[in-house]
Formats: sequence, structure tokens, C-alpha cells
Amino acid sequence: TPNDRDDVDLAVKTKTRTQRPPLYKVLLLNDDFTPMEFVVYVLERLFSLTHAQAIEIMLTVHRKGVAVVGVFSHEIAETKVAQVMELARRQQHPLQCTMEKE
Ligand code: TYC
Repeated sequence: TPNDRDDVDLAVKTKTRTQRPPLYKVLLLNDDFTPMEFVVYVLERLFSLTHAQAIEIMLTVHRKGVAVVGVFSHEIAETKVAQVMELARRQQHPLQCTMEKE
């Protein structure tokens, strides 16, 4: 029969790849002036970290100059950065927060 050969009726498969939205790292930068307890407060309040996790990340930034605080969609990352910068500005701390594509 015509279809005895496997290659005759092989379906044409189109590979569909799921589009994953790019993710962005939110980075916290060290400086010499922002109080450690303010950084811990910001991390707890805006990134839903426990007190222990917040202290750990703050100390990493303090020692190494920068650390990833979290990974988010573009919109959430932008909002987090803006919220950190606004809290710091209100208290007149030079704390800097930025984002970068993962
Ligand atoms: N280096 C600051 C100090 O000694 C503390 C600090 C930690 C500041 C993390 C910013 O993102 C930062 N007071």
C-alpha cells in the first residue's frame, strides 16, 4: 500500500517555542553613607524578605559593592527600583538601586 512507507504520511511538525518574558535583576549598590538599618528596612518592606535575609543581602552589598535583591518582570523591576529610590530620596540617603537584564 502507498502508506507502508513511514515517510509518506509523516506530519509536518512546526516547533512552537513558548515566549518567556525577559527577566531583570534588581541590584542594590553600596555607598558609604546610607545607614545599614535603613537598607535592611527597605529590603524587608519592598522585597518581602525576612529580617535575616535582609541583613544577609545588606552585608553582601556592604562587603562586595553590589548584590542582586531579586529577579522580576520588566514592569515589576522598574517599580521596585523606583520605590527604593523614592524611599532613599525622602530620607536623603544616597542609596542607589538599578536593574539589568538577566
Ligand atoms: N556601606 C553602608 C554603611 O557602612 C551600608 C550600606 C549597605 C549602604 C548596603 C548601602 O546598599 C547599601 N553604612
